[in-house]
Amino acid sequence: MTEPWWKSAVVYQIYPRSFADTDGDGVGDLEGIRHRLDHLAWLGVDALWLSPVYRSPMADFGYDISDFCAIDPLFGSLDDFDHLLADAHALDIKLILDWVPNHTSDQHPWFVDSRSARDAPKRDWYVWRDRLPDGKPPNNWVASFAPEPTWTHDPATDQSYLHLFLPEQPDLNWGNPEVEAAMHDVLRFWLDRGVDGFRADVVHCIGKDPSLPDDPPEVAGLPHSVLHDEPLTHDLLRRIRTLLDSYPGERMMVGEVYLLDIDRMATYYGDGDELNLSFNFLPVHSPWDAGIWRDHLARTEQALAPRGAWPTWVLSNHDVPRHRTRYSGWPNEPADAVRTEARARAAAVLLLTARGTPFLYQGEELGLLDADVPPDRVVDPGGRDGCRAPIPWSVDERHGWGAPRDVEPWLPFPPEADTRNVATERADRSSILHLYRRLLAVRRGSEALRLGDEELLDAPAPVIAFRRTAGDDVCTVVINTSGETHEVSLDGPHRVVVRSDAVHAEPVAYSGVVGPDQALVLRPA
Ligand code: TEU
Repeated sequence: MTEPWWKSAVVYQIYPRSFADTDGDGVGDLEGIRHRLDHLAWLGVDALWLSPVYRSPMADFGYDISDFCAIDPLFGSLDDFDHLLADAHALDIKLILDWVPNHTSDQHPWFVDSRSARDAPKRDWYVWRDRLPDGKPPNNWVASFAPEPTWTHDPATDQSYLHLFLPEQPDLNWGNPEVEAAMHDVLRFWLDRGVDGFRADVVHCIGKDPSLPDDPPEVAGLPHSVLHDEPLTHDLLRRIRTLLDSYPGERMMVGEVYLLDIDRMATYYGDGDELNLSFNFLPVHSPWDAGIWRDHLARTEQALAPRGAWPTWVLSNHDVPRHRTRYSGWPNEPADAVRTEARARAAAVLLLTARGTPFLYQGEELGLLDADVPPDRVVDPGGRDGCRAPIPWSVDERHGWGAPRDVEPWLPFPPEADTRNVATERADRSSILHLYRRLLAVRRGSEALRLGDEELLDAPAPVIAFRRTAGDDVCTVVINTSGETHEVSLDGPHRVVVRSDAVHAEPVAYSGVVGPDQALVLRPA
């Protein structure tokens, strides 16, 4: 049986504002992505996920959408989108879009109608409630980004509307069948254009018990979006899955299920009839520590395997500091540039060899750190600008941005952009970029790494060791998260096919030791 493409794919997340700019306004665009497809094909990724490119007032940089079926002029046009999709497919690269089902922009015509009158046709498309008799919000939920209530009172109709995120992002009422139908139409619009699937933003939040019960007091300070876990969502997901499966070509959905509990997260795969994939965010909030990671590997298998659910792995995205930044001087040491580089390389080995679908975030393959964003350039209400810095493409001062209009990019470049840029790293075979490319090539050539079983091996405490097996194809991965050398003995002689800290040469014999902060991919000799 052949497995669906999204099980063996490596997905590359593009944050379009910061990827590549062709019109010189300092903000990336669809044509910029299209012009760089050759680079992504050279790197060897299988699929792209685009963060939102729809029409948006940009209060949350595109996650506040005023038209789900239009491209924001900042990014280009629908024609540009079709052109990008066609060119990606011609290179055998899949394209998935961000679908934001939980909320719209407050400028969306649906919400403009909804807020206009209590008896407006779309009043019930959003979640409106009376304030409590004492004037307090309808419940105790806390919004993301600022520790404020998830409710904004609208004097025009003397009711409050629900927003788990910004007041500019009112929550849709999926309890209304018209909303469900309209959001299915959005999926169809893009599926008909040929997209291969969706990353569904905070999809665990869409089903809501109409009584909107208070969060328990012991967690009441946390954003409600990381607590919401409502049985109604599963019915909605099954119907979404039916829609996706009605299209040919294995269209898929990966859900952003932001629950920091793997067993609860796992329920969003259903019995193979809900999400195809779900992000697992626990590792994103963990230090680079072998014991903790062995636990993540084991717990992920325990939670997902009984359901036949396929894991995902992610280290960085547009919402959190980059892992290279997180791993510098964390947990308890001062920042050390040499160890940070070594850890970022070892982490790449883990991300691309653990059992599951890996998601890379643009720029991690360049080893980028977060940008230092001075206070007068902070733009994100959630404080996430650092990881959203523009990708440096070339050595020159503008690093490939700004031409022909010479507008400065919307955010400052990351540190060391003179050397950490695509041109310099492509020319240097010892760069982290070449390590990612090598790992992607080895993975592509190995059924064991793409789809095989995973077995944790005994190893010294600071070492993660596991074996991936598919029939005769066997790969062993050994990752040292400490600054000391460790012996790791394996059954029989092995050869090194990837070494995190060296240029790839002809395979050499495995000596039985793994160096400080080093990671190795091995095959039986
Ligand atoms: O993020 C949802 C989310 O819950 C977190 O990533 C968020 O940073 C956290 O709740 C802060 O408390 C998704 C998108 O990835 C993010 O960019 C959007 O801002 C958000 O949804 C709203 O659409």
